[in-house]
Amino acid sequence: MPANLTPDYLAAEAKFRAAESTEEKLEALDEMYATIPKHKGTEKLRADIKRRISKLREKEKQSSKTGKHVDLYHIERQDAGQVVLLGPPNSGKSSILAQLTSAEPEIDDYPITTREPMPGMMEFDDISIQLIDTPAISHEHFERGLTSLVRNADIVVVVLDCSNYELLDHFEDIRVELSNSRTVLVGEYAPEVDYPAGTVARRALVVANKTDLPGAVENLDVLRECYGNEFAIHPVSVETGEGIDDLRRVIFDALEIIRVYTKVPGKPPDMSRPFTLKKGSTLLDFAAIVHKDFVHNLRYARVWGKNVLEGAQIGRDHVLEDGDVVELHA
Ligand SMILES: Nc1nc2c(ncn2[C@@H]2O[C@H](COP(=O)(O)OP(=O)(O)OP(=O)(O)O)[C@@H](O)[C@H]2O)c(=O)[nH]1
Ligand SMILES: [Mg+2]
Repeated sequence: MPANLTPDYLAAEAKFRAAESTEEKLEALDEMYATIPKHKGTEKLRADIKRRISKLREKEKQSSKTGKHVDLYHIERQDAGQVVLLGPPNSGKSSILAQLTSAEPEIDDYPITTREPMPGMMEFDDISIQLIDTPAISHEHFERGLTSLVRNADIVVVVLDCSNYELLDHFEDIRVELSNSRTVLVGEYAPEVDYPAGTVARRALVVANKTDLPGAVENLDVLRECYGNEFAIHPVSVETGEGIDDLRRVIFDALEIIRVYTKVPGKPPDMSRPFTLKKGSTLLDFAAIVHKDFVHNLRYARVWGKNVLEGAQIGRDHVLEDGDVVELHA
């Protein structure tokens, strides 16, 4: 944060953070631009304000053309699952999105580069999983739309910067901001508890990024000590590529989904694109997504998979496994 920011500027910035509509945001940004001291130290910040103003003006123009209000925090789920990346400023959320998908988010060492959610599709084996990059969370910066984004997602990946010794506070800030709107992040090893009515619990895992930087090993140890018995912690470095490929499988596993393939009688299975279902789904759940008529017509099915005899006949309640090939008989 550049020095010598005036109280007027800080008040305008506070107004911006509290603003809900595009109109209010624009008004506050104009005020920020008008009150910011003009010297070398604020050059980057001024450029950033200008960029935000023109982006919002563009958005306003677009929505007045279509006449529709666009909720940037409502992103249609695509393919096998929706994963929201959350984290403090600069932890590498956008870098991870860029590394795992073909999306091209802005990446910068300036804090709060990302201003709105951005989705991208991550390939894993023969399926795709949707990842969503988001604006940073800190004790002084929380976009309200993030709550609904988290509530609608399947899982959350918290991206922390493990070269930063304040990473425990960063994680706590995120949990506190979400819990203020009755949304709880739950780790893989957390004990099962009943939450009060209205509270939504979302499975979360932690990605400790920037393992290439000094101090990372020590901070990672502290993180593991404090949170390792509750959350799965996966160290990575976007810089060196350490842990990045494994991260695809880690995310797939956390989604707790299975892939099931179809087979028409007398033909080889269709291995081109599987159906995806929640772990624990039955033959009837699968039949219903293949075709709604199967819900009534299904007589039996045959399955080829890891834990069954090849081509064994199964009933409607049979629980399917990842990789099963199923031949439906109406
Ligand atoms: N050394 C190192 N730098 C990294 C790594 N990952 C990201 N960075 C750098 O960290 C800075 C911030 O990265 P971003 O991906 O923009 O971080 P972000 O979390 O999206 O930041 P905001 O959008 O501002 O919240 C950039 O300069 C990146 O190049 C890493 O693994 N190691
Ligand atoms: Mg970003």
